[in-house]
Amino acid sequence: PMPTLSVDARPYPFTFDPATTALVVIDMQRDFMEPGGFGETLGNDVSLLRSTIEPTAAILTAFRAVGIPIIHTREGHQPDLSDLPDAKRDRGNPTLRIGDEGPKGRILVVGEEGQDIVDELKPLPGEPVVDKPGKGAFYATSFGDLLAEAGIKSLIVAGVTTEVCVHTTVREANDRGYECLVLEDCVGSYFPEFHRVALDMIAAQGGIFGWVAPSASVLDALE
Ligand code: C5J
Repeated sequence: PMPTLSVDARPYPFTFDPATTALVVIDMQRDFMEPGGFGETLGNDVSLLRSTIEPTAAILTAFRAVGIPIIHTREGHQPDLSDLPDAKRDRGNPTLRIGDEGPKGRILVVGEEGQDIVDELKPLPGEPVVDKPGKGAFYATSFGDLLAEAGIKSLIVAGVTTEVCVHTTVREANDRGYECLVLEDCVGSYFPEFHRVALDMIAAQGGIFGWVAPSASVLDALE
């Protein structure tokens, strides 16, 4: 077994036991990240998210090599939209709603091309993919049970977007007793200011929600 590892992080070093740690890759979906996807049709600059792909791919490779479990999430709804609250569908009175036909299939519907994970970060067989109807990974999913069954205590987090699904998931995890390290170059936002401040909010007050570090610090710790 590997010893407890220490990562240079803020507000202070993050220590984790690889045997009780999982990597969580949140919502790296085509509709958020790809040119021509739903996110871009809303006027977002997807290049701000695409910078997360290369470092996250490197972290996936490293974690697969040492056998640390990896869980992927996708924001998405059942085809009958039974798990989509009206409040979420209608918010902002958009021209394209969740469930409508978008540029890459029905928007945020499970099984559609746009709802799937980008090819560069494709899950391997055996890595759980959790579809979640909310922003947080715990709400109305099997995510919490998966972690409990595997005896996971610490989460290392990548994904998009920093201030929405990453933040909600980290906050949910924090209240459930998990230690969370967020990889600053493996999370991204359409709003650079929100990204920066969201990371500051995690590490403030002695790590009120967890820790923040560049992925290179984790790779160093694994060497
Ligand atoms: C995620 C969103 N994944 N921004 N969703 O953050 O709506």
